[in-house]
Amino acid sequence: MSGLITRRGLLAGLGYGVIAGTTSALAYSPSFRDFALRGGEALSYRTHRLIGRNALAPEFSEAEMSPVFRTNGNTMPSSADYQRHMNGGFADWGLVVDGLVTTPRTFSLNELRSMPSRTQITRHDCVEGWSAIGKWKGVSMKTLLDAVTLMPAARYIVLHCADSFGRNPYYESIDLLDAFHPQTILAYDMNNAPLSVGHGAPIRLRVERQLGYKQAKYVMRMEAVETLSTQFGGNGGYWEDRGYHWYAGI
Ligand SMILES: Nc1nc2c(c(=O)[nH]1)N[C@H]1C(S)=C(S)[C@@H](COP(=O)(O)O)O[C@H]1N2
Ligand SMILES: [Mo]
Repeated sequence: MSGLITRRGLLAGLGYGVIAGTTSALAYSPSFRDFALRGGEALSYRTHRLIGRNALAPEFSEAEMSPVFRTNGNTMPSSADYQRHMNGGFADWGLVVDGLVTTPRTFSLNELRSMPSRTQITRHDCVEGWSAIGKWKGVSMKTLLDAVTLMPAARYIVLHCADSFGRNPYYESIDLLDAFHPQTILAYDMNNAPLSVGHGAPIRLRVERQLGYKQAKYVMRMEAVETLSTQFGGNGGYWEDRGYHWYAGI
C-alpha cells in the first residue's frame, strides 16, 4: 500500500502537475500546445513506463464530479450505418474485436453490459484547455482481449470510430501496457446514465493516463496490430496524423 502511494506521488510530482498545468493554462496557442505536447510526451511516457504498468491515474469522489461535462470534437456521426444503429437503440450493433487475435468476435451491447464492469471517477484533460471530472462505467479492455486471445505479434490496439472529419475517419491506438491497464475500459455509462450520443454512444474508450483526444468515442471495432505505420496516416490516430503526439501522457 505504501509502495503504491509512493509511486503515485512520484507520478504526480514528475508528470501530472507539470503537463496538466501547461495544457490548461497555456495551451490556447497552437504553437505552444505543440511544444507542450512534444515536451510532455517523452517525459510522461518514460515516467509511466518506469513506474510500471499499474500506476493509476487519480480517481475522485462523487462530490468532485463536474456539474457540466462539455462535449468536444464530433458529437453526431453522420454515417448511414451509425444513424441506423442509433435510431434502433444500438440493439443489433456489435463491437468487432479482430486483427491479430486467435478468435475474432463481435460483442453485442448486452454482452458488454453483462460482463464484469469497472467504475471510475476521473479527470478528462483536453489540449484545448478545459478539464472535467466524470464517472465512467464499462468493461475492461483486458476482459475483451482475454476473450479473443492476442497473437504473439500483436503490439497495439487500434480503435476504429464511426465518425470522421471530412473523408478522414477518427481512429486512435494504444500500446499493450495501456490496453491491459486496470483503468482502461470501454465505457457504456457516464455519470450513472447510458452514454449519450454526444459523449460517444454506444461505447467510448477511457485510457485515463492520457489526454482527451485519446479517449475515442463511437468505437465500432478494436483491431490488434503489429505496427501503426500501415494504418491511415501511419501515426496511430486522427490527431496524431495531424501532428499531435501519439503518447499523450498526463
Ligand atoms: N470518435 C471521436 N472520438 C473523440 C473525438 C472525436 O472528435 N471523435 N474528440 C476527442 C477529443 S479532442 C476530446 S477532448 C474528447 C471529448 O469527449 P467528450 O465529447 O465526451 O467531452 O473526445 C475525444 N474523442
Ligand atoms: Mo480534446
